[in-house]
Amino acid sequence: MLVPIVLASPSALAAYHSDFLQSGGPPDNRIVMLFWVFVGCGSAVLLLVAVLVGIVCVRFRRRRADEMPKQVHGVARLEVAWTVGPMILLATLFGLTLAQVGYLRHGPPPNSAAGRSAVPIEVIGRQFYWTFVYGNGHESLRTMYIPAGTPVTLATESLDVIHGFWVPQIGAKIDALPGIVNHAFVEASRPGTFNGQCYELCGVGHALMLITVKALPPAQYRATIAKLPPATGLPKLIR
Ligand SMILES: [Cu+2]
Repeated sequence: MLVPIVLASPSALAAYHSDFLQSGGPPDNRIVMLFWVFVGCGSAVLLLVAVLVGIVCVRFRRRRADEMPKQVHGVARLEVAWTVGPMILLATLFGLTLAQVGYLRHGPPPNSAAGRSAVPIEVIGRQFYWTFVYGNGHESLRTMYIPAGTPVTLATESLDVIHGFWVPQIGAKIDALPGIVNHAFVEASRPGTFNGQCYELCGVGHALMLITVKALPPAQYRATIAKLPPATGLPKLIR
């Protein structure tokens, strides 16, 4: 079935601006935290190097035209420091990131209260739009409805080429691959509209493969998905 591509005007695309730093929920809070830790550490290293370079330039500058610097062959303490220091810093940042991967992929543990309340949604990408299939077997196109304040576990797949699902304010990126089911987790802590876009170049309509997520109060969410049409002819990823 061919669904016509509605050509969006530049102003309509501008309305899709999404800033992950304006977090919409718990998964993005973790991503924003990591972002600022990385920016902080990177800035501290930049400042340290800049200050040291400045000190060296002034303190060891050539004072006479025939002056030669003192010749040295290695300074063990310094070399150990600039090897071990960055190793510790990078290992810490790596560990901090690794600790978030499970949560950003699967959400709260399935045996926790939050995990048990999680709502599953299937996300199916194709050139050039998204279909969302809910637990009741109904579907929506381009707009995904989620209950606010509830973890939403996504199972993603593609019917043609590689697509990428990303709504920056409510969760991490996840690929939608043909023949392979991927899993991700999104959550919006308040009702609202969140914008995203396919992030994997998937053909001529890629730029128009937008995603709108409407987070609704839970009762309104249930009423909304009950009124959607039933999904037909789609792979069953979780149903
Ligand atoms: Cu795409």
